[in-house]
Amino acid sequence: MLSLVLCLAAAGAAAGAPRGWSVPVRGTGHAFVRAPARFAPRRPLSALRGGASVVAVAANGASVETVATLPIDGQRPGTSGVRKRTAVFMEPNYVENLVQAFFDTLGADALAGSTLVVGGDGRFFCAEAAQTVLRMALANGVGRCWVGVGGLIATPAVSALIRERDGGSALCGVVLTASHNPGGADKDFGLKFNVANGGPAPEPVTDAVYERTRTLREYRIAVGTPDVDLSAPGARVLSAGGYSMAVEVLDTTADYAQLAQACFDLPAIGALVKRADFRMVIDAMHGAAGPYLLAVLGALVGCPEDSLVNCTPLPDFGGVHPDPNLTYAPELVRALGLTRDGTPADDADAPRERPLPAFGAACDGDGDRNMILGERFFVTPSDSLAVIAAHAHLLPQFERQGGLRAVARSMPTGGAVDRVAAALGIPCFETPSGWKFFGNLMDAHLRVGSSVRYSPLLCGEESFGTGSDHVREKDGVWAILAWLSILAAHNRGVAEGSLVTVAQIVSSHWATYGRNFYTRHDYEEVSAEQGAALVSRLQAMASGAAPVPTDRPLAPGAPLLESVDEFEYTDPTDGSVSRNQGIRCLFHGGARAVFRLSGTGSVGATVRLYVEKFVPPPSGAPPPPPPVGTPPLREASAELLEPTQRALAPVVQAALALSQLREITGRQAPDVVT
Ligand code: VG1
Ligand code: CO
Repeated sequence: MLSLVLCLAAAGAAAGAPRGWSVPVRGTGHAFVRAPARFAPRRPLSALRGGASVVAVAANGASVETVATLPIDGQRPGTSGVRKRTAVFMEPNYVENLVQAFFDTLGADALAGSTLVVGGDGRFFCAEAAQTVLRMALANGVGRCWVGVGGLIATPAVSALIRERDGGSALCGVVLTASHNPGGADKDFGLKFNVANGGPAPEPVTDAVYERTRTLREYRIAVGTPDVDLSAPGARVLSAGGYSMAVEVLDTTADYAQLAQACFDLPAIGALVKRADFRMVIDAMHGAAGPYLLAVLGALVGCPEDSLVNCTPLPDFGGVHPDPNLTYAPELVRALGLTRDGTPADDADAPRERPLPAFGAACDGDGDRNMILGERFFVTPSDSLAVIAAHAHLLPQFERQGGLRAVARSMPTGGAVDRVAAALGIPCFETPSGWKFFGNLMDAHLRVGSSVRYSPLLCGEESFGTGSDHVREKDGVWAILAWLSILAAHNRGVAEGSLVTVAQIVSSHWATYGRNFYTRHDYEEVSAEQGAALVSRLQAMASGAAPVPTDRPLAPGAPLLESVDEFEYTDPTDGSVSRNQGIRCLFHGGARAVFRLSGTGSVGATVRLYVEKFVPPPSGAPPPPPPVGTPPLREASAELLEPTQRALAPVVQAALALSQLREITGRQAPDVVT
């Protein structure tokens, strides 16, 4: 029987320390899950804003029932939640089993009278799934649910709500999303679970949820209640069989806008967007970020209406794949004068009625990813993270706290940020893929007996995820605001017509720190067997069972291979170990290729190949400037400006030869290149 329960930890025992929750997990010690944030200004609980009346939706004859069920195979959370085809989620008991497994993992005592956040990205089946979660919450003793209007809450806003609202009183969240996967009846659905610190459930919790799905025999649910009206903000009561639960339907953009105001100098961004030589296009891809972009950049900053596009969430994201990258955001990429490999389009210099936008950005389905573009310039997420780190002292959020204390990136993310961290003299952590690993670092100082503090911490992933400890999720809108702040700082006092561009800022960064050329190649939906064959071939080399060909170049122009290993992470805060986190092929001179199987796909396997090489700044270049004022702009050499795919081609070919990816999968080219 599962021994996992939530209990109040002794974290609050030290005078003045915030109280914390910890999860004692069999044999692994305590994993800290609550970190009350006091960063943003407090706000009064205003669930009843506008004096909405309380509507009881209990119906005669409604009851709470324990329903018999059988375990369903394959409900293992991946990199971020459980994702399957929507039709699978719509099968009888699929949502119910998974949600009951999460509730059982938290424990009845913790749930009794607790507050739960329920929100999603508005994709097909969200509305039905939200009603199921509410009925189960009632039947499992939850006292109060915060739900977004229409069931809609972006993932970072779920995190903010858990941490900030009513003094951070929510216990956890259920997020109805498959994130950047496409939506619709024939596409994907998903569930993510967030814990009391606002972040994704850490591995001990997701492992426990999975174990529970394998033994579960019943779930609890209210039967015979009408659907809760989620169409407008207001307070409802859901009751059945002697149980009663408050359902507060919230417009969560107000809470988020307040957080954004605390993090950024919005008037400075306002001055940038008013410049005659500045135009931008931000594409919400019909996902959950739209309402937040409208609330912050539209209403508070005053950006022109035509700069915020596709901001209405749609159940099928308007038929697009809501993943903000060069392949799946083609209109935006073209609008910025780029091709799908990130190089300038041939006609980008042609005369046009309106100049190209100076800035472009997009977010994913659930609003936690971001892509940053300049005019004819693609910013890799790895570079984006490094540039934000080098400008962090200009962002009020960090400046107010004395600057960054640490940075972190996932292992496959390019090492550009490592060089900024070295220049700043702060630690740089390398974690497995998935945001859940960053939260432990952010909350390190809240652990019992801890003497370390890594917050304020900036972190990111190559997969278009960037964020900080303002919440415990990656945050697309936050990353866009960070970039607009950087542009605003560089352009303060600069004459109209001489706009400092995204391209100038990034190439100056390369001239200062050197450039980590970086690309990721995805081979999507190969068969599970092919994925497994590829991994076991490489694992044999990593473990020493098969020879590693280090004596000859594996492709023309490629450096010699030095070693092959498998990434394993020991969490520095709780000592937990995560194994099999990707295979690294390390080359002489520092280039590397990493292979991983995706943990977010819904069908077959997706192979990700990440390739990187470093080119240093010219010898004799001045050292990086101290974190004071706006960094001076420097010119990059031709070698630093080489197109990415050309610079990395020999290492890519070497990685393909080593892995035999083409032979094993029969695929000649990747589906997505970023
Ligand atoms: C991908 C990314 C990973 C990211 C995860 C969730 O996982 O590579 O960096 O954290 O998606 O992103 P995988 O296992 O498919 O490589 V999202 O926007 O779902 O929340
Ligand atoms: Co996402």
